[in-house]
Amino acid sequence: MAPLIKHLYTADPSAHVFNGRVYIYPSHDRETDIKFNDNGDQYDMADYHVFSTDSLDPESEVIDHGVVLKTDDVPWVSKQLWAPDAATKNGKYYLYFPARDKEGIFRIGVAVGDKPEGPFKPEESYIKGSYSIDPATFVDDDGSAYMYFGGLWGGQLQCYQKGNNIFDESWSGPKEPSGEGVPALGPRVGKLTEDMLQFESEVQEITILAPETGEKILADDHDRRFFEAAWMHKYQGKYYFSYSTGDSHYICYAVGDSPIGPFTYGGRILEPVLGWTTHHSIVEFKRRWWLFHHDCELSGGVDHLRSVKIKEIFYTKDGKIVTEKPE
Ligand code: FUB
Repeated sequence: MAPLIKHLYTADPSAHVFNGRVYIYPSHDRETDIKFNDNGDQYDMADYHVFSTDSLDPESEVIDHGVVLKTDDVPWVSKQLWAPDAATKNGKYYLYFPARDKEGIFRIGVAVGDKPEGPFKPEESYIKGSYSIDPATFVDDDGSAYMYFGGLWGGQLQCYQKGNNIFDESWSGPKEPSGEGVPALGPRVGKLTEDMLQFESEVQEITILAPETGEKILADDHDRRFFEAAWMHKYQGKYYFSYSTGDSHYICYAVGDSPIGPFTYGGRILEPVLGWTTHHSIVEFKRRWWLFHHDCELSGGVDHLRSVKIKEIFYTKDGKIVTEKPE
């Protein structure tokens, strides 16, 4: 499949259907002189564009709505506008984005607009109690809104093992827990306030269980443990939490009966693509289900110059996600 967007490098696509159109909120990758490292410093993005389309057929036109937010617009940000997401509630649109604050710590901010394509006006400060990266917001059928987030290594999730808001510098860098029987660190979820601008209460760690043991997935299980790129969608009353496994390069999913889990590991949605990172979203459009993701084919394999692609996905009768249409 050809990239959906070819005139810019784009990654980490969060897709939503608003007012009958598909809106895509990706990272905007750019060239940089920064040396590659496992902390992800070369992912040095400085603004966001929003894209939209009314068709996901090949060759359909995707509109670039231009820059909707940039580093200089946000008082608390120093650098690295990483994977964003968006949500709508009460007639407003919210763009959620992670970035490093002036102390170099990743936080999550929100900017508000009247239209899905922006412009978005950022709040003065980041969301209180937010940390790490990759926000994904989900508004449930009853109007309750949740934000999922977290990312290991450069995403700093492992720095919070002593508790929310206790940043342990000694875990900074490409590190994570390991060892026999040690459970993997879970992504985080926080319920959002009615105005979508803050957490209603303290954020919680999400549990992802191994189906064969009923116990937490282990830290050394790099093929299945959560690394980054949280996403939530609902299908036939079940909650599907999907994520990237980072250094093993899979997109996986886990299923639960509640938006805050626990979730039981269900399988892989995407095998490794060209490039180190893999990051996705899942959305229903015109009664078909789509996986938005990225790879580095357009840049010839440069890890931090990625392009958004799509792939149709399907469900089996018992709710498993598959990439080929079941008979
Ligand atoms: O785009 C920067 C980072 O790379 C994202 O936040 C991660 O999910 C990974 O895709």
